[in-house]
Amino acid sequence: GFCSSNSIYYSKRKPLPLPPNPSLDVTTFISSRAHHGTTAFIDSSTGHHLTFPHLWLSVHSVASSLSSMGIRKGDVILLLSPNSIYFPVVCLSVMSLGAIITTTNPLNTSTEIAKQIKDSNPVLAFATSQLLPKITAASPNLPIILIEEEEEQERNKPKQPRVVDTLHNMMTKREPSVNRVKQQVNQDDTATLLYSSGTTGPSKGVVSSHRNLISMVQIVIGRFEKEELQTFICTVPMFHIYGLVAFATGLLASGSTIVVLSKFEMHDMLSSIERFRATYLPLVPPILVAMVNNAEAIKGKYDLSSLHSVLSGGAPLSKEVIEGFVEKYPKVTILQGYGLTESTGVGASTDSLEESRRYGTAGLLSPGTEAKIVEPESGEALPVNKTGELWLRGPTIMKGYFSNEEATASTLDSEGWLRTGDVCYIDNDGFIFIVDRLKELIKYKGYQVPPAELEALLLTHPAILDAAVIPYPDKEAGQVPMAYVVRKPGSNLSESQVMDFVAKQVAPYKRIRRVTFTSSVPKNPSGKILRKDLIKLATSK
Ligand code: AYL
Repeated sequence: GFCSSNSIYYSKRKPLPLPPNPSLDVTTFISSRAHHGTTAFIDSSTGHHLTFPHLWLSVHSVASSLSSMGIRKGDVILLLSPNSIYFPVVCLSVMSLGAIITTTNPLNTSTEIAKQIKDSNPVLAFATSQLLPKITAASPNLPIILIEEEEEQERNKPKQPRVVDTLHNMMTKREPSVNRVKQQVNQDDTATLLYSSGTTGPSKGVVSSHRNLISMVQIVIGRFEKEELQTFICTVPMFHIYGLVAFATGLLASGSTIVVLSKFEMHDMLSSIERFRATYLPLVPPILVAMVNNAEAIKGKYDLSSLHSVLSGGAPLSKEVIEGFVEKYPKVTILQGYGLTESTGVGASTDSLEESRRYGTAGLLSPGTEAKIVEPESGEALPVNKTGELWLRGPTIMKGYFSNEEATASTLDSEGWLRTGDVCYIDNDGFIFIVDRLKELIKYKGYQVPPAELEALLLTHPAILDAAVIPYPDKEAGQVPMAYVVRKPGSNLSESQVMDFVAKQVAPYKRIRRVTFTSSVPKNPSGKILRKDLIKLATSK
């Protein structure tokens, strides 16, 4: 059975044996896989595209240029860009050298980017011209490679002192491969450094290896092996693990075509489905909510007949939304994916109409992934249908947090189990149901908002004595950040002043959207904020 006597749950899916060669990078793993695809990427607004041969030539050329510039295995390279057909070119080139890619949300402020730069210590950055000022403000001396928009490529732009080259130039140089002093890359080497707050505290660098990513590529394409080639719409962000493992790596190995939208916009998304006859649409729950609420207008205006699957991942999807979606779009199969940055993507998923008929399930464990449901107080591993914290183990689990032994030790145990901070149960058939979140994390439209960051910021306000930030349920966004604030004696600080203070200093998705003043923040004897008490208080009114 899938559940052993010691209450370890095994994946019911067919295992996908890892390539045995220890020296293999994820880029080579993807590019050497045979498939029948022709077009890899299409930019939905300009129509510019990359065929598979052009993609791999470009990746090779950029890698050679990077190598000539002195980029070596282990160097960290920052990428600041909205979704584009060039985003994967940068990631794949960097990883092919054994260098490490660190991505960041383009909405982040230069202060937030500066923090990530300080922590990850990149030697080089790739950025679009629009986002370049954020990097120069965050780190004035960091060398930059400009990702030009197509229409900028010919234009004579004022030369920025920190710009050492352009991606367009590097893609077309076709440097002879002898220039490339390629060092051996091992599956154990680090490939990506994405930022996540995990179960507690501020954002930390999640160290994922080539092995982690190769396993994830196998998991992603394993779902499509028996099907025709798909056309995907990419509107979820590529800087986030969800977009990265699907659109910058995994799906390329299947020969699928990916239509790239630079950001989410409902009309662009729907008209792209129609224009490119897209079959598959990976989303976050808030977009499904909007599709349900506007179903009549949408169906009157767009031909969505090509679409057969919508995948929802990254945050909980309520039963009402699933039922609403099934009713309004009866021809579209709604699938779910569950995972974490720390699990390098999908830890569980539903892969077929039949599996997703168990409304609300996050699906079956990914191939090769094991789980335990752990009673948080006693540490006891629980049998089926009992609720506890989900622990995951397997080939996609991160190596740890970057230069942070303490956070690593409290998240990964000596046997390799990852504490997810999610409260779940597993039913008799092996389906996982996520019922709550134990960790601090707030998810606003699928984006991570670490409460600890906002609390630290609130405490810098001269009129604030203490503060706690919690998730507050929201129909559209899933959750919004809400603050409990203790004012200093005599202060008449208002709710909107608190919200403005934070809004000026953080990316828009991190803004505090509700404030309640209180006389004290409830804490346990060791000073930890009793978040569950505050959440209960906030939602009981
Ligand atoms: P991070 N249902 C409920 N909660 C979810 C789900 C889901 N389907 N997916 C993610 N979460 C929550 O690191 C959960 O609390 O990565 C989890 O611990 O930004 C946390 O989000 C992790 O947040 C996919 C599907 C990748 C999902 C992902 C992971 C994206 C979230 C590829 O196909």
